[in-house]
Amino acid sequence: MTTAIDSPPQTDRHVVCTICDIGCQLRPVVTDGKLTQILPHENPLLAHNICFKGTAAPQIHNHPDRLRVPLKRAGERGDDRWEEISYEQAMDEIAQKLMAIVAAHGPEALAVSTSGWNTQVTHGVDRRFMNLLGSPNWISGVALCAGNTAAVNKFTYGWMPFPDIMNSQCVVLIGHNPKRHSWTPIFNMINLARLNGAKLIVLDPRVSEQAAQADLHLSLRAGSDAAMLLGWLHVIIDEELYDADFVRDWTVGWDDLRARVAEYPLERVEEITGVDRAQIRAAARMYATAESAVIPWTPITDQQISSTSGIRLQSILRAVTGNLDVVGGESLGGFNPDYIPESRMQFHEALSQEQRDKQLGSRDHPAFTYRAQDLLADATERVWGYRYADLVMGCYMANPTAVFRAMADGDPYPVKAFITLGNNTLLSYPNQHQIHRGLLNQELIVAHEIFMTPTAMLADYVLPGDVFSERNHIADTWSWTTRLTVNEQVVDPPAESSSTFRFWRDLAHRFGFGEHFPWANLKDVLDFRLSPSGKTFEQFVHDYYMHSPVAEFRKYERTGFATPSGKVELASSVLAELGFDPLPYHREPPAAPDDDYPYAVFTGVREDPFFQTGQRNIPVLRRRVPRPKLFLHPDDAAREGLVEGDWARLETPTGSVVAAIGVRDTMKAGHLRVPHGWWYPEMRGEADLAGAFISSDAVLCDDVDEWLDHEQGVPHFKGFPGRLVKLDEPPALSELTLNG
Ligand SMILES: Nc1nc2c(c(=O)[nH]1)N[C@H]1C(S)=C(S)[C@@H](COP(=O)(O)OP(=O)(O)OC[C@H]3O[C@@H](n4cnc5c(=O)[nH]c(N)nc54)[C@H](O)[C@@H]3O)O[C@H]1N2
Ligand SMILES: Nc1nc2c(c(=O)[nH]1)N[C@H]1C(S)=C(S)[C@@H](COP(=O)(O)OP(=O)(O)OC[C@H]3O[C@@H](n4cnc5c(=O)[nH]c(N)nc54)[C@H](O)[C@@H]3O)O[C@H]1N2
Ligand code: SF4
Ligand SMILES: [Mo]
Repeated sequence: MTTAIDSPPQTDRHVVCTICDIGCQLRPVVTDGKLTQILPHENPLLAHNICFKGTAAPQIHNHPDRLRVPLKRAGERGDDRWEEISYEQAMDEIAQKLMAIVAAHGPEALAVSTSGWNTQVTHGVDRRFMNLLGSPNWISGVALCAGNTAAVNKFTYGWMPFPDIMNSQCVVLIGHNPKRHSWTPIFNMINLARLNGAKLIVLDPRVSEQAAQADLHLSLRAGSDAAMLLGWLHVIIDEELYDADFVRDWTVGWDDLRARVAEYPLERVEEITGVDRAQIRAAARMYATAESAVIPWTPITDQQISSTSGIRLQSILRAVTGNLDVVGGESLGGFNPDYIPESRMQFHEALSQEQRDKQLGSRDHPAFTYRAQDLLADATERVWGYRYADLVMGCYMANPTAVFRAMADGDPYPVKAFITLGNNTLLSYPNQHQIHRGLLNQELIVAHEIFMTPTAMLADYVLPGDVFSERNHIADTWSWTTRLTVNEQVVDPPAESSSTFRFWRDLAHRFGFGEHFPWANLKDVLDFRLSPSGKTFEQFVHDYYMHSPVAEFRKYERTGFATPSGKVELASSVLAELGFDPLPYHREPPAAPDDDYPYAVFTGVREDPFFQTGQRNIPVLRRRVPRPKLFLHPDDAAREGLVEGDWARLETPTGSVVAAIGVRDTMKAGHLRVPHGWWYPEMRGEADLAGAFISSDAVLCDDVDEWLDHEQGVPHFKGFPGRLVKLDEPPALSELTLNG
C-alpha cells in the first residue's frame, strides 16, 4: 500500500486516473477548491490499484506550467513564442483556416492524431466531425498499441478479447511486463492468479521482473515472437493438445493451418528464436494442457515486422485450446447494452465511399483501415448489433506513416492541416525526422495539451486541456470490456482550460454541423450515452461507481462469431480478400545485426515514473529517473569499454540518440534496450524544441516499406540493428539530467 495514513481524509467522490492508460479508480481529496491528495479505493479488490504516478496527480494537475489560456504562434513555427488570445478568437481563426484548407485541397487534407488514453472524453466526436467533414485521416498511438491488436483480432473471431487473468490457471506474457508501478491492476491480477496456483510463462529476451518469477522463461531473440508461436502450434497439433470439438465445430481453415505449421518444425523455430526446442515444447504443453489459460494483450507484437501474424497466432492459440469466452480464459464481452458505444457516436456511415477510398495507407497496408474493417460490417451487425465495432479506438484508422509522408511530401495528396490532442506526436511514432518535416510543411497545426510539449511548440494554436479531476466521464475501456467506471468532476479547470469534447463541439458548430452536436457539455453527452440504462449521469453516479452486466460465456453458441463465416477463421477470409497470406508466418527484417551495426535494438521501455513522453517536468517523479538510460549485458559493456553511468551515442542508419549506460546481467547479450519518450522540459528555451531530438527513440527507427509489417504497416521496434559509440565527455544537458 502506498498511502500510509492514520485517519484517512473522507471523500465520497470517485475519479479514474488517466495518467496512464489502465484507468485505476481512485478517491480524490479536495481542499479549498484544489485537488490535494489521491487515495486508493476502499474496495479490497481495487485497493492496491494505485502507483506513484497516480499519487502525484495533485502535483501534475496543479503544476505551475499547466497551460491555462489559448496561445497563438507569434514567431516562426517552432520558435516557442506566443500571444495569449481568447478561446472564442482561437476557435474562430482555427475554423476559418481549416475551411480555407478544405476548400483548396479537399477534406482529406485534414489529419488528426490523438491519444484518447488520457483525454478520454472525446466520445467519438472527433470521428463524428471528421466523418461529417469527409476526412478519413485519423491516427493515434493506438496504431502501435492495442488498437491495432483489436483490429487484427477481429479477423479471427470478430472481437478483441479481455483476459480473465484472476481465474486463470496459466498466464502467458509475450514480453509484456506489468510491475508495481507499471500497469498496476494487471500486475495485481497476475499476482492473484499465481496465488491461486496459476502457472506463468514469459517470453522475453531479457530477465524482466515478470520473467524472474515465471515458471518458464523463454529468452527469445527480439522480434521472433511469430516464429515462437508457430513452434507452439507445431507442438500442440503434433501432440493433439488442442480442443478437437471446438476446432471441428467452430473453426474454418484447420487443414490449411496444419499445413502452414508443418513448415515450422522445432529445429527451424529453435534456429529463428534462439530458444532450445525442449523449452519451446515444455511451454507449449504447459499452455495447452492448463485447465484454463490466457495470453493477455501485449504491445510487443503490436510493434514488429511480423505484427499481424504475431497477433493472429495469439488469437489462434486462444481458440484452438478452447479458451475463448470461458471462465479463466478470454472473454468476448460485446458492447455494454446500457451505454451507447463510441462506435455509434462516431457516425462512420456519414463518410462516403469516395472519401473512405482516400484513407492514407489503405491501399498498401489496409488491416486497420476502413478497407479491411468494412469487410466485417455485415458480420459485426449480425452478432453485435452495430455495423461498426471500433474496439480500443483502433479499427478505422489511417496508417500513421502514410499520413506523415503525405504531410511531408504531398504524396499521394497534400495534408495541410493537423490537429493533435493529448498526443506528443513528434516523439510518438517511428521516423521522427519525417514527422518533423511533415509538421513544418503544415498550413495549420492545433495542439490540445496540458503542457507545452515539443509537438505543441510546432503548433499555430495551443489550446489548454483539462485533466481527470476537472471533468465528468465514464470510462468504458474503449469497448474492450463491458465495465463502466465513474469519474466525477471534483474541481474546476484552471482559467480557459477545457475538454477535447468542447473543442470538437465548438468546431462542429462553426462548420454548420450543429444538429449532429446537440450536447452542450459532457454531462449532456453522458446522459445521452447512458440513455439505454434509463439513468442520467447523476443517477448513475449516485447508484454505482463501477458497473458491469452479468457476464455471459460462450455467447457464440447463440450468435456465431462476428466473422464472414460465423466461425473462428484460422485462415482469414478478410486477409485473403485483401490479397494477403490468410495464414500466419514469420518474416525476417531486411537487415540483421552485422559488423557495422552489431546490436539488436529494442525500444519502447517504460520507466515507472513516467507515462510515455510525459511527466519529465514533475520533480517528484523525475527524481526517480532523472536521465534516459540504455541497457546492455556486462559482456557487451566490457567489449565497448563502458561502465554504469557512462554516456554513449546509439546510432542506427536512421538516426542517433544519447543516453546514460546501464549494465545489467538480466539483459540478453547482443541486445540493446532503449527507453521511449525522452525530451527535456527543463531545456525549453535552450535547446531546439526542448531537446526533442537528443534522446527520443523515435529518431532511431525507420518506416520505409520494407521495414513495415505488410498487412498493417506498423514499424519494427523490436530488434533493428544499431551500434554504440562511447562519449568521452557527458553531453551538454542540464545538471538535473546529468547528476540527478
Ligand atoms: N510506468 C509506466 N507504465 C506503463 C506505461 C508507461 O509509460 N509507464 N505505458 C503503458 C503502455 S501504453 C504500455 S503499451 C505498456 C507497455 O509495457 P510492457 O508491455 O511491459 O512493455 P515494455 O516495458 O516496453 O517491454 C516489456 C518487455 O518486452 C521485452 N521485449 C522487448 N522486445 C521483445 C520482443 O521482441 N519479444 C518479446 N517477447 N519481448 C520483448 C522487454 O525486454 C521488456 O522486458 O506499459 C504500460 N504501463
Ligand atoms: N517511438 C515510439 N512511439 C510510440 C511508442 C514507443 O515506444 N516508441 N509507444 C506507443 C505506445 S505503446 C503508445 S500507448 C502510444 C502513446 O501515445 P500517447 O498516449 O499519445 O502518449 P504521448 O505521445 O506521450 O502523449 C500524451 C500527451 O498527452 C498530454 N496529456 C495528458 N493528459 C491530458 C489531458 O487530460 N488532456 C490533454 N489535452 N492532454 C493530456 C500529455 O501532456 C502528453 O504530452 O505511443 C506509441 N508510440
Ligand atoms: S497504474 Fe498508476 S498511473 Fe496508471 S491509472 Fe493506475 S494510478 Fe494512474
Ligand atoms: Mo501502449
